[in-house]
Amino acid sequence: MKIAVVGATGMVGEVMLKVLEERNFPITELLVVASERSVGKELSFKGKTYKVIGLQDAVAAKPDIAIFSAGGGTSLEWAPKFAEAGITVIDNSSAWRMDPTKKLVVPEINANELTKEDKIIANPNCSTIQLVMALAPLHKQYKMKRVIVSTYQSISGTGVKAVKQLENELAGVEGEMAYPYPINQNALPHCDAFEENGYTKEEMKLAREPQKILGDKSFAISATAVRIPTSGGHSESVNVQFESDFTLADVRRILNETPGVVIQDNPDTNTYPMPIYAHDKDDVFVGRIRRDESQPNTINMWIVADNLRKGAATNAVQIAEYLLENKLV
Ligand code: A2P
Ligand code: 11C
Repeated sequence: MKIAVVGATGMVGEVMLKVLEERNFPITELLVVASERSVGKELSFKGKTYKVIGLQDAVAAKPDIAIFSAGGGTSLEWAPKFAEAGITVIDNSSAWRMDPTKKLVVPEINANELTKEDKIIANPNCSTIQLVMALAPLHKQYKMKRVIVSTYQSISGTGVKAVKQLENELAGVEGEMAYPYPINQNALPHCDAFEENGYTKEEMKLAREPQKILGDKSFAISATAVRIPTSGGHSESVNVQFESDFTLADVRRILNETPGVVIQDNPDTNTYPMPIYAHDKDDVFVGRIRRDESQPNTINMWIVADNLRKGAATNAVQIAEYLLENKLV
């Protein structure tokens, strides 16, 4: 496979190259692509050095697959140009996710929807991916009625600027701010921009994307997204009301049997998922599984995953692997 990584110099792009290397994705030729500012810059992959090229040169080079993580604007403008040239785009931005003509894919859940005709495939938002990884098998068994999710999101989700802001705050130096307030020792109930309904874009992604991925609009989701000064992954407190009742033993068994999900849950040993564990791992970790004693058929749990891995790069590379294995490119 001839692969292009668009946004290769960014935070997700860097992890994308790492994941492609680790999973030994069969690459015959690699194109590392970024903005004109970075053209000529050198990046390394599997011990070799690659020079960054621009988008126009990348289209002309006709890779089989282009994995985009260069922001929504770049995707909106360039993904169609790649697709027209016959290149399959896996897009990590929010640009195409809710477009009814595009598939929104978490491979473990709905990769079977993909066909050769899908030239722009959307990768869901990071906080959505880890949520649906745990919800999908439970929804299948017990049918969800309503989900309430509150997130505790890593600064790495915002990008380099936010990581720099925290570093500056810790070092006590002034610098460019990624957030309207300090992030050190703080919690900002504000991830991405506010919309007219008073929710943030991140909260609306969490409310809408799961229904599309699960192909079911019958359940409701309400979200509050909060930024905290961690860098290893996103955490989520999730309350789910089901149509049918469950036993906690069955819930654990179902999650245990779900590929990509790992249970870390033992109050006796203080075992529960945390960003410092999830960091640099591809799995989604679930713990604090307990019955909500305030209403029937309802569960509480805590879900943590590395937002740059399963929440972004790993999921995109898994889509590419699926396309390859099923001869869809
Ligand atoms: P560059 O490094 O040249 O700016 P992050 O989200 O970590 O800030 O990374 C964003 C990624 O998207 C970077 O690789 C960045 O490249 C790339 N990018 C941003 N704007 C463009 C653009 N207009 N065209 C191509 N790549 C872009
Ligand atoms: C965050 N979820 O952590 C974001 C980052 O829609 O792909 C990715 C934004 C997106 O703030």
